[in-house]
Amino acid sequence: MPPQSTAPVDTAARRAFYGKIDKANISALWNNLANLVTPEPASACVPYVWHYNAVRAAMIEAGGLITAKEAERRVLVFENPGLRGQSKVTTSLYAGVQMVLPHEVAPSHRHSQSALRFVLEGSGAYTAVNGERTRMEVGDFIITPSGAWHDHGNASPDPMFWLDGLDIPLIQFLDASFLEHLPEDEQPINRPEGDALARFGANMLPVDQKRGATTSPIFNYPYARSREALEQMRKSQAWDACHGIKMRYVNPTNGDFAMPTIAACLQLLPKGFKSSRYRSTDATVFTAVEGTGRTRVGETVLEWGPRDVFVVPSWKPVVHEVDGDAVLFSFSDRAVQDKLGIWREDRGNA
Ligand code: 1HN
Repeated sequence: MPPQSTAPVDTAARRAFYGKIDKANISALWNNLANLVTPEPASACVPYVWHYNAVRAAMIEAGGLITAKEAERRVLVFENPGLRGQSKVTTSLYAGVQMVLPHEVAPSHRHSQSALRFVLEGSGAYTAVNGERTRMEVGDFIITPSGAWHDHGNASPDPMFWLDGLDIPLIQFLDASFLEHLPEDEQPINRPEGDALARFGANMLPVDQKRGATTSPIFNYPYARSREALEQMRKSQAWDACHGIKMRYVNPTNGDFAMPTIAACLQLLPKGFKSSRYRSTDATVFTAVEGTGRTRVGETVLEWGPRDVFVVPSWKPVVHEVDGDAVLFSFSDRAVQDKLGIWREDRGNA
């Protein structure tokens, strides 16, 4: 028998039966099986790019309309055109751009959702997580673990912009969302700046540190360090045909991705590089830190430069082409798929 790809034909008797069971909130699997279990991923998510200039202009306009405090978070949400109205950049993930103006505070709260920030523009605003502040600089990768109090403030003279990535759709799917607010806008600070990075980010751990913290205890991975690692590696490391040089941000207590639900990476693509055709089951959000290029996703060409944000859906073939040296930050739900043993990639012939 060939595999069945369409529903069986209707007959009068079948229709009558469907009508009868429908009243009891029952349906026949054979009418929907082909949609439920597909031979390969069939996502509604589409490839798309948001150009920073337009996003920034809208954000500045939003700054004249609402304060960070009133908004709680002044964020413009990247809605995937294939998933409009759902606050989803991919099927499982949320992304947006946040702006904090000088002297503003985005008040302290905590929630089940894990969040990452990737700093796009500005210097010197801070995020506080679990009693410690970290200063934000362009390219820093900052995480807010599930259940951690966090607030943002900007004592610098300039607006601060960053990309937010959260596992909101995933937590929504699991019906596991909780949110709480602190009575004060800013959480009490009881650890000096740099404490977490000293304890956990120097290739050492406190001697009695337990293994296996769900989220990395490092909450700011400074760009200067990550970028330096890529630059050092290019001296000795062959370029991967699909990825150039690509590193993942790691949780030092278990070697896993830094966050339990979101995998984040930084990659260097050298001048003139054209990547081999690649696809994987984790729909991925990219932003360029340095350089310009274009990414082909099937028939779609996404042109990008610094701070633009683009999305590659699950299992769609992707080819990156860069002009000068380029650095891409990316995140996806690979951290979840890995744990479930369902993540797949196809490197073509590479
Ligand atoms: C959130 O807590 C932040 O803390 C940003 O900056 C975006 C979107 C939805 C729900 C919570 C933040 C968010 C968010």
